[in-house]
Amino acid sequence: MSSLTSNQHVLDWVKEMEDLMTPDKTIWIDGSEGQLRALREEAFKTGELTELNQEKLPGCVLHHTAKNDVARVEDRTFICTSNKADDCAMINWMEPTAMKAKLTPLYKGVMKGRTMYVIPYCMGPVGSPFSKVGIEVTDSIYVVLNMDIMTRIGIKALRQLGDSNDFVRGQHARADIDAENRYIVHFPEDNAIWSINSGYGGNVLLGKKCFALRIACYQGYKEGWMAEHMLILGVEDPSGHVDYVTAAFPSACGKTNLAMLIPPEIYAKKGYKVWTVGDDIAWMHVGADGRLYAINPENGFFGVAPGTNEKSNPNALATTRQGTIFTNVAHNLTDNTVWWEGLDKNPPEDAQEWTGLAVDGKEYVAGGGKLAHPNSRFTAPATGCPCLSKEFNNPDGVPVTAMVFGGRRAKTAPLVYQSFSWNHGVYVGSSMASETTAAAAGAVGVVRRDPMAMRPFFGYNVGDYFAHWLDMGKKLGDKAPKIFHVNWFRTDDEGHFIWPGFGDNMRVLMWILNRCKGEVDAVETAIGYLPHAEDIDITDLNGVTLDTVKNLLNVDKDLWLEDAKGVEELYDQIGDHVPAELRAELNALKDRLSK
Ligand code: GTP
Ligand code: SPV
Ligand code: MN
Repeated sequence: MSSLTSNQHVLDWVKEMEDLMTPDKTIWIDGSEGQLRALREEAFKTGELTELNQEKLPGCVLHHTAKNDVARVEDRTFICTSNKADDCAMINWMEPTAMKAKLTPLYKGVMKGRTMYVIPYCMGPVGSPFSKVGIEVTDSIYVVLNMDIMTRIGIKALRQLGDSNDFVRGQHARADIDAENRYIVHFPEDNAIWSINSGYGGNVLLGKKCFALRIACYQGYKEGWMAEHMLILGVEDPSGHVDYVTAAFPSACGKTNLAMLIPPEIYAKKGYKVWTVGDDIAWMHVGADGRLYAINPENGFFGVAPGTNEKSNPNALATTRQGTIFTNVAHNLTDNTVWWEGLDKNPPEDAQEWTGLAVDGKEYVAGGGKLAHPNSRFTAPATGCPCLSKEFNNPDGVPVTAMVFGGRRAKTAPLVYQSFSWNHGVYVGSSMASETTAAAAGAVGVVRRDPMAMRPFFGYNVGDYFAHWLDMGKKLGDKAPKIFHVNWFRTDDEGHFIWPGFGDNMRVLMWILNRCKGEVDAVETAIGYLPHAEDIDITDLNGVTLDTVKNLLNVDKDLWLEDAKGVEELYDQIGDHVPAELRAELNALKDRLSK
């Protein structure tokens, strides 16, 4: 098929890709339903996709990746810049020329006998001055169909680009099992991403983590805006006023769930509502009125399936009922639908586990072999989300009232606290730590530092990134959002979560917004402003008493001093680019804790 554009920069680059990878043919993705339908049909024939029950799950399909290819691979992810200082121990760095020399042979002729799909895509609402265009070439239909859900693809993206050379060049080949030669590599200075030998979401949907975080945070640093691993939600009060909150939690730590929260009855009956703008990534700019505005660069949700159910997250579940690609969940053979741990109590009678091995549902032992992979995912269009904000496509974005950091901390962090200032808030973000999850390959449940939930997604020196946050605070002045930290994951002595979480996190959001409005006072502690326990509304909350809340708000100074040492080690590891302001915040915290 002929090309869809007369943009010479695009044509030259696509030609370069054809010469390198020598596909048998090239197909330009225009985004039309007819073209996408034909690709789906083709993937059904080859077994790349399985069509699910079209009465129960219209437009939904199932896909399995290779067994060794089920999560992001952080040890094989690189940032390649000319700046040696970007090698700051938190991200893998390599000199660009050396990396290109290493990888080019892997791409040579790699698409021989195959088709190259050219996907133009727009990150952010089409027509927004904050949106950016990328072009991904790939030999995977699965990637094309996912990109169609997650971004705005085809002719509209090319129209947004016009004749400009400002687009991110993404080259992906071989959704393969060759883990030895798997690489996810970024060249921020060239606006380029090279991905090879993986077929898993975050490694191959190049608009997502590769562009919208790793490349975009570097662009934001150069251009004076921010790209963050943050959900965006709106809380509508009974008068119809909406306040927007962004929140950064590490992978598989609750962003999608918070973004789609359903308020408990006590708030719902008063008329409070929660609206979803984004569940994973926020691009934020200072608006004409001096406030910070956020857009969601994505157009769909690539969410964790296990644990999603009618009770924990009915909105997410409803979102996945149409037009969704399921990856590595179990196949429910009784009615050709899908299943995962935590969808309902019992696995279906006749289920096929994600690896494709037949498993007798009756022999299933909870906690034993999983039917769905713990990092199995749904790719669902935003349009199917019952609580999608009407501002979702607003080209200017939404004004941010509060920013929230959080992670999985069994003991240290309290349910919620507020930073003393913007700079202290940046310190709080920089000091984040969380227990690792199945979203990345490697051990699960190990505490590691994860500044701003960006550890796997930094595109340049982490100290410079902290300095950029401080600069944004200076620009925003007294219009800056207030910064908070939450922890839904404190456990009791038996290891059970103490806080019920999910919809009940609304109770914490309400305290946060009341603080922003100056409607509730707080206790000044060594770590920040904490709620008076009475100010967390626990009306109708089974099993939670005032004492439970007090326990959740308890700050153990010894644990915190220990944690401060961890932050110091992190800063030392990052090195001399860590801003003096943050070192000062750390020292001030240690002083307050030692009093
Ligand atoms: P990524 O898509 O990887 O960035 O993950 P995410 O941050 O969007 O996480 P998600 O909302 O998908 O939640 C991941 C896991 O955390 C799921 O198993 C949820 O059931 C669990 N979870 C989410 N919110 C809560 C909560 O408030 N309390 C508890 N205990 N678990 C939660
Ligand atoms: C995450 O791991 O933070 C995700 C999934 O949102 S992935 O797209 O794989 O990065
Ligand atoms: Mn994420």
